[in-house]
Amino acid sequence: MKLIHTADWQLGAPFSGFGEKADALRAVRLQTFRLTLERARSEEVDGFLIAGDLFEDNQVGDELVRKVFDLFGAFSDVPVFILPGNHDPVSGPGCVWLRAPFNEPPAHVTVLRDAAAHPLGEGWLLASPLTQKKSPRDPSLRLAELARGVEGSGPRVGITHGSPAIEGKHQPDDHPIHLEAATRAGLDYLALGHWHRWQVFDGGRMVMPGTPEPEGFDALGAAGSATESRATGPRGRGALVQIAGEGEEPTVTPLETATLKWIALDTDLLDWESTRARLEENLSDVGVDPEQTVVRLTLRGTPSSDEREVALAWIRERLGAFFVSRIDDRTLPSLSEAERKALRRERPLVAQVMNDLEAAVSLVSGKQDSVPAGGLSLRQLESLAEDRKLDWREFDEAFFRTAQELLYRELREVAT
Ligand SMILES: [Mn+2]
Repeated sequence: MKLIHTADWQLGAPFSGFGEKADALRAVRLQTFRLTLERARSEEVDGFLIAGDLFEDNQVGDELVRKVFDLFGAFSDVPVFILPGNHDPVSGPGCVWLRAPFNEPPAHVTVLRDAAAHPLGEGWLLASPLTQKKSPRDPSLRLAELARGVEGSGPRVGITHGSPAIEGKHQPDDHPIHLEAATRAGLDYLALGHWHRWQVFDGGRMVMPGTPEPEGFDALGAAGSATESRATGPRGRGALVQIAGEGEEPTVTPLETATLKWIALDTDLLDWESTRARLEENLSDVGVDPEQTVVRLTLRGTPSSDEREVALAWIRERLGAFFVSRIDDRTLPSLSEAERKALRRERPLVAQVMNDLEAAVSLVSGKQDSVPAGGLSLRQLESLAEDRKLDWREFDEAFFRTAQELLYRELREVAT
């Protein structure tokens, strides 16, 4: 038996925060989906399994639903099995699986709307779909019942959606799944969906493939190392599953499905020339094709406003070649004496807060000598904290630096 197992496509995801690029990101997902169906065709699989959350939610627009439906129609030689997940549960008449066109799917597409057994290749597919967004019940429990009800030999494959019940790593009402659910239900393989990174459980019989297209940033370098640890597997995969026969150990091969890479760079703007050289090196890193990469660059440091402008102009242009780019400007300006004077004159209250925050940073880091003139004194800081029944020593430098950052950011927004 040969299968391709995917999950969590979340077609129609809003990608809020990406503005006009959100459409492009949604389009890539659909394209990846089509490519994966093509792969299923060339592998001549017995089943293309979608273990929940094919759609972002039950309110996705008719146009998208029709597009996906027609896509399945173009692959009539690929047997497809769709399980409703927590994003798109079989929750009532309005859900995507009970309205047109998925209420009447073609013969090669099975929507697993009920907990039931279906013939799959030479064996069986046992499905436990979700009917609600949250539940403390283990959805794999139904699989054991279903497995007892089927006859004959042939591999038994289960499919469901929820959280592997790892101690301290799941919410109790987020459809917890026993970590040896496949063995417990007597299954040869259990296809899961829900979490967005690749993870394998139960001696290789239970697989969470993760999202076929990433939706979050990985630090550059980390993406390539593809850690196989339980907590942080890679994103952008499906699973190619081969089962020689009932009771045989399945062979599970990761299928790299992702079209896009999502990388994050974090850089301190110290000296611009060396920073630029380092960025250039990182951005030209082999294996990163800008046209297929979503990049986020976080800029830190305390540049002068001129330095910051030069850096941002270069970065904007350099990142323009990427599919999508975001700049997260977390720099704090270093104000010249003249700028400080102007600030004190034009915005005395802001100047005072800025001074006090600088003083607080110096005080909590034990550098009383560098408290700026007119800034908060240790006495004042103590009595402020006392009034609020707080211990000022519990606030560290990072806390006040964050406050500074927020203030500068506000200032910058007001200024532009
Ligand atoms: Mn889910």
